[in-house]
Amino acid sequence: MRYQILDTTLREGEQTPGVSFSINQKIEIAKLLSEFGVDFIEAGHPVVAPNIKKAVKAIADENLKPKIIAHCRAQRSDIDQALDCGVSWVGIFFSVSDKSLEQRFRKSEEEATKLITDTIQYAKDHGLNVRYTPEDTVRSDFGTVLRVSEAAVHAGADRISIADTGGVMTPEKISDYVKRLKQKINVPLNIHCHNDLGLASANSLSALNSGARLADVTINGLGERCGIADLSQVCTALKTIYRAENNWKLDMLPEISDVVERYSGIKVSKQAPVVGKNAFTHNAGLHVSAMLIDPEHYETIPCGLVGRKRDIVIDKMAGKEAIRFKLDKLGIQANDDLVNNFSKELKLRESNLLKDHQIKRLAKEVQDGNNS
Ligand code: HCA
Ligand code: CU
Repeated sequence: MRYQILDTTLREGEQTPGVSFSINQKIEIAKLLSEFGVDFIEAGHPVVAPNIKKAVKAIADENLKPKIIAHCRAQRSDIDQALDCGVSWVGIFFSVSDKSLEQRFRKSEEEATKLITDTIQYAKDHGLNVRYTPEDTVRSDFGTVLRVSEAAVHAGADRISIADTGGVMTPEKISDYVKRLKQKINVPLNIHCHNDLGLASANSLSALNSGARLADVTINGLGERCGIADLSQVCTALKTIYRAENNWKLDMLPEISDVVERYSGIKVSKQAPVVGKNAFTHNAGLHVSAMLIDPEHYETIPCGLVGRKRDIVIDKMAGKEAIRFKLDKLGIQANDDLVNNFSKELKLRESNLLKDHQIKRLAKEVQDGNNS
């Protein structure tokens, strides 16, 4: 199975509180995403600010392999701005939940449908491909979503995107949702999952494997509030668990994550799957001794596949095999006495990790003690 990925780091990701990318940074990120192998790049919402529009245009001008999509409200003026940028796709969003129709837009379903279909037709008449998202899809009345989506497709929408805008879904619920909508809608479905309960990546995988064609992701899971599904998690899981046929350059993930960590100023957790500092680092004695026999005991994602190296750390959790392995790596001849005494010393210490120079120093102290 080949899955499609839309990266929206430059649109949704820039909505992370405090994050703002320069135009050059956006171009660099878009080029990395293109090389990695995503299918779509959502480059921004041109109407929001002049520099966002400039960046969307600059990215479209790069003629990268992924399709470039601009975010638009259901307004002709937004489509005009997207046309100025030279993108091939627009993503039009308009919530048709009862709450939004009543409280935000003060429109009936018929009025909203008219606005949405008019904007879609306008975009289509100007040669654009169109994705329509009933924002907050999954908390909206299903019948309304269905009627408006059918009207959108009739007006020319090429894709319908299901948005879990509030991050309220579970893998089971989103699977049912996709299956139900897919029975009625005859264009490919996209999925956009927020991470308010930490389920965004799991929900996206579930949706993809229940019939959605494409998932929205961001680098490092950036986005409004707790962000959305994470590029590294989704693509690595698709490859290793679901045997995706895509040719993503997964070994670029650490680089891509690092670039966005620096440009966004949002630190990646040490515990983050795939790209976190600790993701391939082993600590407890029993883990390390099993790892030295066969890494598969505790390394379920082959580290090389995602451009990482296996590591072990030394603190009071360390077993003798780990100590021997580490001393060896540091070029210190480790006989049994040295390993045993090093281990004894280590267990008396607080659990701070030892840096390489501290390991060398302790080995020397232990050796000197042995010899005196
Ligand atoms: C937003 C909300 C959105 C839109 C998704 C889409 C969501 O920030 O405008 O247009 O496909 O989560 O519903 O990101
Ligand atoms: Cu969103």
